[in-house]
Amino acid sequence: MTVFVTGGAGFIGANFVFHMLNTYPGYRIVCLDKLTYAGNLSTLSPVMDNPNFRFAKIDICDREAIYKLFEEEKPDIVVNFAAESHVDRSIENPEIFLQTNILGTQVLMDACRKYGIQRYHQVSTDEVYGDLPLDRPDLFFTETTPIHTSSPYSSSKAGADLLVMAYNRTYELPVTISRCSNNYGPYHFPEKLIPLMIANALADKPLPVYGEGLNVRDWLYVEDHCRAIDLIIHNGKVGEVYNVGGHNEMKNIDIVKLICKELGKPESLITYVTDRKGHDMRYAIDPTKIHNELGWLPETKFADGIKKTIKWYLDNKEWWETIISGEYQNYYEKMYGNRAEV
Ligand code: NAD
Ligand code: TDX
Repeated sequence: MTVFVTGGAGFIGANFVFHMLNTYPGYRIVCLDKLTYAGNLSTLSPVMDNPNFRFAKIDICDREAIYKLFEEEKPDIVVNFAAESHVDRSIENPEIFLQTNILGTQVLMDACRKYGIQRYHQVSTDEVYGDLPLDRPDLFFTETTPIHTSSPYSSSKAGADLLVMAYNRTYELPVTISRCSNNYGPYHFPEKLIPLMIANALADKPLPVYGEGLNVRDWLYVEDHCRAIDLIIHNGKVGEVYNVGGHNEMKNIDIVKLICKELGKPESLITYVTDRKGHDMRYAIDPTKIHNELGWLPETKFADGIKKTIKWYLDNKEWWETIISGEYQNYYEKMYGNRAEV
């Protein structure tokens, strides 16, 4: 069995590569990644010499290169993690989001049609459902919740999802889609809430909380997401969408306070800054379908997962310090330099 993992040098993709190589010693895992600012080859160094692993530096929008790799490797399964993934960047520059997230998905599916495939899996997000109001804790996203996006990022992911379903209906491409809530864990790029707050707190820098910090996210440990995708590609029904989430809703401000507590840092580091434009209020996944059909349940409780994650960032300073000492500084200045305190 040969599995293509696109975006495997990023946060979730790399964790998925490790999960697959550990779980299926007989599988060949081929990672395709363009190595954008978010892709990090050093993350994959523990598996680079594994004979069952190959890395190929490829842009999923590059049709010729993608077709060539399909011809060489003849994959049985393609799992598409490759994407521009940061909402704030999509607000600054939407175009690359449409290119990679929609057109890149099209190129991959065209290759699947041309060369044949057992399964094409699209890694999507709960953000395609828009947001839920804070005063209706009884509401959750199910697989039939209408698509209703807020940001250029979520719109590009929703566009891709629609295209994936169209390729299933029109060309009978054997597809599945997973829509997961916010992940956290090792190798999370330090522009995202949890690793950014850990890195800033360790440096005694301000912790920039958008708006009042009351927005709610539904956090899932990254390995639980990887196990869900593993189950879907092997046992999920073709043409189906599966929501993935662990009923772990938390306000941003509570996450930031928890990080301060775990690191022994004062809450006075917290700085309330101008809100994100179009900021979604609450995400909450109903995971009943994947539980009932595939027996999936999250294994890591947030209280344990956040401790493990903080320990990982403390034990692997070189990984993220290398990132934040480079081009990231320009990004930080651009995104946070002009963000007024409120
Ligand atoms: P990430 O930004 O950490 O990694 C993305 C990876 O894709 C990087 O390695 C990057 O180099 C690569 N990439 C970007 N453009 C590419 C292109 N044109 N061709 C090839 N490779 C390219 O993102 P992540 O957080 O690991 O997210 C992975 C996927 O999961 C995304 O599709 C995202 O939408 C989805 N998702 C993420 C979360 C989350 O909480 N992080 C939750 C739900 C869904
Ligand atoms: O500096 C910050 N301050 C802050 O208050 C940052 C970076 C974020 N936030 C807030 C915005 C969100 O309400 O924290 C929350 C989480 O923000 P992000 O880490 O940027 O994640 P989010 O926007 O929720 O999107 C994530 O989950 C869904 C991923 O980045 C997406 O790729 C995924 O689809």
